[in-house]
Amino acid sequence: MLRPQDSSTRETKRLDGIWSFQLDGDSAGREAGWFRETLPAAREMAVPASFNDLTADAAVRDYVGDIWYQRTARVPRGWAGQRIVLHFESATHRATVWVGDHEVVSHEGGYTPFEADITEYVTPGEPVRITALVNNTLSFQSIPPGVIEDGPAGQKQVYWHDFFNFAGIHRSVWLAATPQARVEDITVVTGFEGDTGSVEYAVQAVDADGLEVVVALRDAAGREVAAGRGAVGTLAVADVHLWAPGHGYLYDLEVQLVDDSDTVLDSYRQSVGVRTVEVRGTDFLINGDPFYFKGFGMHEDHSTIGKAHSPAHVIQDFELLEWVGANSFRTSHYPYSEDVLDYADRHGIVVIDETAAVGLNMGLGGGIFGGQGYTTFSPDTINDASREVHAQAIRELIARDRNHPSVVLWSIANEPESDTEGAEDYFRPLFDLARAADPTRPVGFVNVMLAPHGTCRVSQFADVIMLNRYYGWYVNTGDLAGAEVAWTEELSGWASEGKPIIITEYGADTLAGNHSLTPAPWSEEYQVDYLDMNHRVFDACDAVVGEQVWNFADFATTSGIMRVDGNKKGVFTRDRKPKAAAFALRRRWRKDA
Ligand code: BDP
Repeated sequence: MLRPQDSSTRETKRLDGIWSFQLDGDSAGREAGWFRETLPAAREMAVPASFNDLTADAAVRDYVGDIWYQRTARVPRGWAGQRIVLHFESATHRATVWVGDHEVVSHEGGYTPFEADITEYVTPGEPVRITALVNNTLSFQSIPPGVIEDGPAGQKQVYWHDFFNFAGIHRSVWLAATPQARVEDITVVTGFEGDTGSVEYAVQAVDADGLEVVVALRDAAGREVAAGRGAVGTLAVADVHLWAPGHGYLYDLEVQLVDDSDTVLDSYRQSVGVRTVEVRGTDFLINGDPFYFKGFGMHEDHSTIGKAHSPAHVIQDFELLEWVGANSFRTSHYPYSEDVLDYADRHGIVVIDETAAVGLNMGLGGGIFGGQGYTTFSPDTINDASREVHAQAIRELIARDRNHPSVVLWSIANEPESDTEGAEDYFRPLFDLARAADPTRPVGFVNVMLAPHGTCRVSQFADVIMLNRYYGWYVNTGDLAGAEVAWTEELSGWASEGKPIIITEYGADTLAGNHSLTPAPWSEEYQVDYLDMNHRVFDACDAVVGEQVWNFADFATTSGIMRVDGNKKGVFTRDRKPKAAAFALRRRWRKDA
């Protein structure tokens, strides 16, 4: 699936704005056929947005179940004779969509795109009713998982991840016109030898009998630097200009379908960054050079809009990343908007790209994030069916993001249970699947403190060790000297594995404006001291190839006695004001500043 695009043969129309919206707590709407007419008791809702924080109503904020979105849209009259597609960049966590009275697509998973060919249900120039039944319930068979438990006052959604279960239509919805004969998918793999780059491409075309694929690669100035014919091929790029961290140089690959008189029937443009990624010993190499990750685990999270994509917020976040001297981030804990990856491509920011498999760990219950008392991997909890949903999430992530040069590493889960036989059995095939889907990038998962070195049975499958550790926060709280000793010792164990280690989370909750002369947890000074201690530990360990602070900014979570208006481990507040730690990191990461 390719993202909708305007080209010489394609057109798009975004359906963002105000939609009709109705909660359906009894799940009555499907049976009653709400898609057949105007929603019976609709209010207005913004798209893209999480619906949760847009009303002054706790019942909406905490709502779990079926959610209806509807609008009419006029199909552009110039689209007659074209193939017409309805494309959702995401709907959290699942959706079924009708066009007029016709059910056209269902999709599971809240952070990857889906689309339907709706040509036969629409008439160019005429309006059409579009209805989406979104559902945000989490179960043991969803990614991320959750469970509905009986509480004293009725049913309640429980989940084991530490961010608020924002839901709705978080990204753009598109109508798109393509030719019938079309480019359906493109894969590029890049490399270089001396000054000559290579762009291996594979094009999947549909309804293209008798047509030929023609490709042209242009540099950033628009000059053609290579060309080819055929659905697969390798282009040689003389005097190649590499994509590199901090240097987001992109070529443009135009893929055309042409007939025998060279008439162009379809055209699609794919940006290409020529670079290589390799793990060698304990080094993480980009273009053959050792790379050290400096940055953050982030969240798509803002007040009002929740998890919605917003270009203004993306620009602001990337400006702050640059200001602080970050060169990378992890899309914790789900695939981000494609616009975010495009931005990272253009600016040379390195991305660890993660699935939404977070909270597959009943050991983390502990009263912090929710319930307890389940076995993580069992026929009644996270089981074979869950693994198939997880597998599909990995396939969809890789299918969507494999052409982004910024993405250098797949993270197939965050902090799952990993010290049991059940975990080993669950993850082995998922690693195989990720490698088969993308043989060009390393694959890893993020290890939790509950499975320290020597006990983890899943890291054997990973190319890179990714560790989340909170010495000095959740353990050795307030005791940075003790934390330093314990952390150094555990890390030296991991270093003996001979793989590169990225510290994907380390952080301390910090209430902006709270100060202390002595190292007191929750103060801005403690966060600075805590980071300094961690940096001493990392700097003493050669196998550490990266540090990503948890978190870039404060973010919303479910309520709990460990969270005060959300998680406060941000180096910036939720509205992106710097804490003292932001300046401290800037001093470490930007020697020039
Ligand atoms: C880790 C999780 C992350 C949490 C963080 C924390 O990976 O999602 O927000 O710890 O507790 O367990 O702040």
